[in-house]
Amino acid sequence: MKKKKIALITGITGQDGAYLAKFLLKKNYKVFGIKRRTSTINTSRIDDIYQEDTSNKKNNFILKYGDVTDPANINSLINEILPDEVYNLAAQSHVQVSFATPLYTSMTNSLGVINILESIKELRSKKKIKFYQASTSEMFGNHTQKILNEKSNFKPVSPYGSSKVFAYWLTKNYRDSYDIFAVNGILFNHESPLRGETFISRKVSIHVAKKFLGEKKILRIGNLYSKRDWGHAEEYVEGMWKMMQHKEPQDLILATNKSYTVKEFIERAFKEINIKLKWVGKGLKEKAVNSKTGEICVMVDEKYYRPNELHYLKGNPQKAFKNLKWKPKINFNTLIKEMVHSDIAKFENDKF
Ligand code: NAP
Ligand code: F7E
Repeated sequence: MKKKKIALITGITGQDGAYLAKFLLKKNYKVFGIKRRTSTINTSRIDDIYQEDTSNKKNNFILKYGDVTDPANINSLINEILPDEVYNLAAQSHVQVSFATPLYTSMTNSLGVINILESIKELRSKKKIKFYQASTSEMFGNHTQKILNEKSNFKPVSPYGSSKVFAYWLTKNYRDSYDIFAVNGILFNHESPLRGETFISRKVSIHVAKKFLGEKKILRIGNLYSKRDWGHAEEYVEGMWKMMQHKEPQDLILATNKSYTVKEFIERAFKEINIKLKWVGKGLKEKAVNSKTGEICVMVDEKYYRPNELHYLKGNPQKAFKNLKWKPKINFNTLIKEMVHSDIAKFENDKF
């Protein structure tokens, strides 16, 4: 019988960690996930695949406590598990929060990567371990180039983006210096019903779902005019795996090649509950009202402005299509529909 491949995922409790774990289990992997100790339980995204009995040989999903900033912990876990593939998804991944916590963000997003790569390097005569780094379109910053590709240079505009540029180059350095199969997946924004509640897409889908169920709050929002290339996380984790199966380690972009404003996202989400928005005012005074009733639905709030903004993102996924046969199928409208309806189902028994 063919031996099961072993994957180790950092960031297992996050959006992508949950989708990737489920994807790899379906591919017959044994999956280990690294989870931080938290004061309240935060495993809701993976509760459906978690089994308590670790002595059961058929249990192919195992959680280990750890933190990528702790070299002793990471080294001992990688030595114990001896994975075939490590997917490093752990990060302080919120761009606005990275302005408030730049050092902590860098310790996790950059130095954490050194801890993993050093362990893989030390083990390389015993086992060749492949490494995936969760790189990001935030590394590009603001460009005059309208569609970004693998050759576009990096000019990050946030501590988050800068920390990920450091990690990108580390990944490439270890690949070139020590012959490690290490790849950067340069992923543009990807969302889903499992998206963290403070990212714009989920903040909007939760708000709209609760409004549909009777809540009477106004959606308070920051910059309405930034544009993002939004895909679906479930499709993007398949792209991560495909990168790791390719014969050559390559740094590739995953994106949809379509870009929409935050304002368009909000309009589309409200449309899902049959509310047509009408925008009035400008700048901090801009707001959206229900075009039928005049009720205020959305207001701009300075609190959500960032010290610096990445205004526009659109990525060209042509190379991933050519080399991996990876192509996103879920479009902007379908993504928003799924998110809003998933949140309606999630909150339908709550009282508003
Ligand atoms: P996410 O939902 O914020 O999940 C981040 C995960 O990292 C969580 O499991 C978190 O654990 C864990 N983590 C944070 N600090 C850690 C540390 N010091 N040690 C170990 N684990 C730690 O992020 P995501 O959307 O799934 O994204 C996955 C990765 O892709 C991240 O690296 C992100 O930067 C990158 N990325 C995301 C996108 C996107 O659009 N989603 C695009 C490009 C790149 P807790 O649950 O304990 O906080
Ligand atoms: O913001 C604007 C905000 O926080 C999108 C992370 O996964 O993708 C993500 O980073 C846009 C920005 O995502 C609010 O200013 C307006 O222009 O959903 P976001 P992000 O910053 O693009 C990249 C690829 C990653 O790698 C990151 O890890 O929306 N915006 N009003 C707002 N954003 C938030 N969060 N909240 C607001 O109220």
